[in-house]
Amino acid sequence: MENAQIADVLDEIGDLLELTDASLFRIRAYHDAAQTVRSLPQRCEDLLADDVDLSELPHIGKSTASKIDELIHKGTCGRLLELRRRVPSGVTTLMKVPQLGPRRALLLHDALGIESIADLKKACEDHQLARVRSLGNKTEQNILRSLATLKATSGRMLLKAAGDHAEALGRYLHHIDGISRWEIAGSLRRRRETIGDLDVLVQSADRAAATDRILNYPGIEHVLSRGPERVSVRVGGALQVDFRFFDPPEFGAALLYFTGSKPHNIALRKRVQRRKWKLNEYGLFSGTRRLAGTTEAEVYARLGLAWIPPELREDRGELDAAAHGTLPKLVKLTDIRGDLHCHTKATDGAGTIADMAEAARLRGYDYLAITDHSKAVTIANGLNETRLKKHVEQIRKLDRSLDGIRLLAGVEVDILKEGQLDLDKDLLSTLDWVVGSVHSHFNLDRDAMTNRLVTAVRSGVIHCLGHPGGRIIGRRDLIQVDWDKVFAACKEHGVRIEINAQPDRLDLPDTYCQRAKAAGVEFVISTDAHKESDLDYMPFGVDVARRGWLEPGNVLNTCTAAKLRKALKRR
Ligand code: DGT
Ligand code: CA
Ligand code: CA
Ligand code: ZN
Repeated sequence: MENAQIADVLDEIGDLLELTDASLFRIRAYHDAAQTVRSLPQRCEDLLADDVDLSELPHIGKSTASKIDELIHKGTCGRLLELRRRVPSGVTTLMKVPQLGPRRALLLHDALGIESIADLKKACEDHQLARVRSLGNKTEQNILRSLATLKATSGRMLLKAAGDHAEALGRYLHHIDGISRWEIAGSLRRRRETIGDLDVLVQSADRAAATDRILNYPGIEHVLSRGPERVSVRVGGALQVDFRFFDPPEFGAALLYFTGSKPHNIALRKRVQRRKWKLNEYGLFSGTRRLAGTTEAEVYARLGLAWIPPELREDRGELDAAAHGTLPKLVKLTDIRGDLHCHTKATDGAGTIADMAEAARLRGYDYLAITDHSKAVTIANGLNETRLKKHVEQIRKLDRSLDGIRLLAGVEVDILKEGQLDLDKDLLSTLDWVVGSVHSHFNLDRDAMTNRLVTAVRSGVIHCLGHPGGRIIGRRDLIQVDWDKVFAACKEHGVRIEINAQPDRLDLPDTYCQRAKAAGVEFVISTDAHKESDLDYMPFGVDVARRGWLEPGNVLNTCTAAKLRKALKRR
């Protein structure tokens, strides 16, 4: 069982407890435990196998630890089932809608007889919610919006989770002698933010024997189908994997075809048809003569196109660019020279300033900005002016004693409801690096939200907008904003846009990055690390940047420490 599933169960127990007369403290404890499990670098299952006592982990007590143990060994949890029995059916489904939560779900169930997501959608559309005390017009719109998000991500897995599965699978395939080559295709190769299923291409001289070995993979939960050319299975956490066999002369064409995206393939095929040729997963053909197929580059070249990085294959202009030799030289992980957003123990991080600095130095970075929360985020113990001043002194003192890495004294200041900043401007202007972020009032209407961001951008003291879209994938939709206005303001005032690399944020999303780039905005790719190992989220941010067509020159933290200092001074 994967950590994400365990965390979902703990969250559900917390939600269900909210409908009993449980104390706030106990409810909170389950959600905190879920958060811990969700962000653990190792799988709980592996920790248990290594005899690690889970109750040693932060926010996990003895009773939670025993529930996790039960989940892993029995696949279910008695406490969960018992709580579910005490709540009307339907409510458990409704409470998972982010705008509702348990109490409102129960209210809607009792007041309007809503039993399902379909009922809920209809009730919102018919303005039935306005009849219920404490629920208004706004709520209806918000619910409809979050239903759209649920649908868009339902049945899909976060890129990181799918990538972890693919990595484990890859380690296994690597050791099968009869498999001479295998490649991941599909959305995972394109590095989309969520993944529907995995597509694996396999080359083998003995397909039957290779299939037997594949089906012995211990991660398989269920074999969906087995044929001579294709095998489909389900691995942990409901992820389908399709294996398809191809021979060397076809392998490049197959990789091209199954990498997609479908819109890219369709646009590509139009160019093929103009030449009266045929392109499929076996090759590029003129009549029955194979013109190309061994490698992707060969197929593209035959069509007068440069090889296109998978991240760009979404039919967003990449084919024209490949024809004209104007594809972007995409930013790479190795271009990144520092991280400009992280937290420490001073607020909701797990490490000290020194811990984070050392972790960044070990990753080969030239600089790290320490950006703890400001006071409005009380739940994260945000810093007020007095604490921030002390914190900055500590960062600067440590910086003077460190070799091999430069620390920037910074903060992640809250952008309040009307765009005011949560800390004194004079103090902010003394810092090396100020990230401004929204952490509250996500549901303002479009005009109000646009004004809020633009006001913050114009403050003259923030260097960067942190996680600008405010979304959590599958849980909270992007805020409603006139992005063109925000991008124009960013450009005018030299404020960067962050690509937050937290796997469930990936914010600003790729398509918006492409637009912001066109508007002339500069970017920062940051991990928003809350512990040392979170610094390893950087690749996911780079994926978004690449899908947004960004080059190293578009990304501030590809420059040297000296250049960074100059860039920040010029303002
Ligand atoms: P996913 O799995 O929903 O995250 O997204 P993909 O892109 O991996 O889609 P999937 O698994 O359905 O198919 C893999 C690739 O195979 C897809 O990107 C393009 C190609 N493909 C699948 N079906 C078709 C089709 O009907 N026409 C064309 N041209 N290509 C297809
Ligand atoms: Ca797929
Ligand atoms: Ca597939
Ligand atoms: Zn934040």
